[in-house]
Amino acid sequence: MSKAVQLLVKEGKRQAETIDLIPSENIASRRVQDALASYFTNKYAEGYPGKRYYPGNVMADELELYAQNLARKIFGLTKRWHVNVQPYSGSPANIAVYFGLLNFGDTIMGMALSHGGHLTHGHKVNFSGRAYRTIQYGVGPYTGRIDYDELERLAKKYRPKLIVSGATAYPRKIDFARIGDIAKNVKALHLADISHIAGLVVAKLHPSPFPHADVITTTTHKTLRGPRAAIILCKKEYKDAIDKAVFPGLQGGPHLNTIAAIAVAFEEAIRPSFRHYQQQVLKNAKTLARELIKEGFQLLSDGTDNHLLLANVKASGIDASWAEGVLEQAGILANRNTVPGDASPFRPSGIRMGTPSVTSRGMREQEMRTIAVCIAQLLRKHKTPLEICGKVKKLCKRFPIPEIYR
Ligand code: DSN
Repeated sequence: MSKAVQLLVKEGKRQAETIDLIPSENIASRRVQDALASYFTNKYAEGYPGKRYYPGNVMADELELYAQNLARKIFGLTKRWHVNVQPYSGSPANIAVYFGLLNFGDTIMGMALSHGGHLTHGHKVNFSGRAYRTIQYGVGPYTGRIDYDELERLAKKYRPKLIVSGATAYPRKIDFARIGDIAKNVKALHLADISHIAGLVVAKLHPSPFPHADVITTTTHKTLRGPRAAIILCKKEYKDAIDKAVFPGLQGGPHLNTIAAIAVAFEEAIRPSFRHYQQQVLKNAKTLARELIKEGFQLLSDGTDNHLLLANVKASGIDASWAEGVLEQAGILANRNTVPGDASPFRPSGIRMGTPSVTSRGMREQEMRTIAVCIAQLLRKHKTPLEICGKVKKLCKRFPIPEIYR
């Protein structure tokens, strides 16, 4: 067996024996993985359907149009919405929106990274914070919820050209309607980055951003459970600018194998079972939050409305980097994360957890209780990883990595 294949096999075993609570991770079905490994990986197709810079793209054209239509279908959209399925991932998708719709130096407003936003929402080390003037909003100091009044005040003061809604570490529902109104009032565009919650939006378990935003970006992995990639959905009037920004502005040939995998994932998302899955993701997150609170953990905003939760472990005298390491040694993955007030992303105070992956394995409320107890034993009751890892392995064995979703 070659070294590369050995590593593939080892990674499969690692995933099988690990409880993955990283909220941005999930388990793509075998069909999605097969599409990624399909013949489409061999093909170049720079351009868009009907206007390619390479021959041999009959199937590519059909595939791309099919994926666009499926995106409209899962989100319940009419042809008034254009879909670009070519972005390589979420960060390039957001950058393409700025590049297509703004001029360098324009002002954008987004949620601060330490409050749950994303690097591409205007963080100073990111391209978005270097090429544009950025204003950052955040959560209230006591509520842990987005301070919409402050967001409005900042928008009126700085008159941004674009306001980004959406987050990567925010456990509550986002009021897209309110942010859409604020954007309209200051004549800003509204970009909703729903990468984390897209699956919940599809399942109608989170209010839709579509009536309130001009452009929506989402990754297709995370709660959508597809391949590592992203799509941009925009009102028709922004189609040309967005398409040009993606190609030739930022990217070359689209990864057709990934677009095929997106189509497969969206076919899966149409099924009623996808909604049941998302319902269970929410139930599991609520249970995990409740059980962790019972075990003495302090959660941001005291709970969750979505698939993730954020524990401020520093508030209980626990170092988040140490906590991440101890959990990993026991076979539980949850990532250290900044919480409001943190100065450095390298030494944050929080641990972020989510339920998309464990729910894909079929775990339910009872297993969330078991996981919360394991976490508490490791982080608060000084049990060693060696004492807990047997329990973790047993749970993983009872809930193997699924091959397909029916
Ligand atoms: N890095 C992703 C996350 O973990 O949320 C967002 O891009």
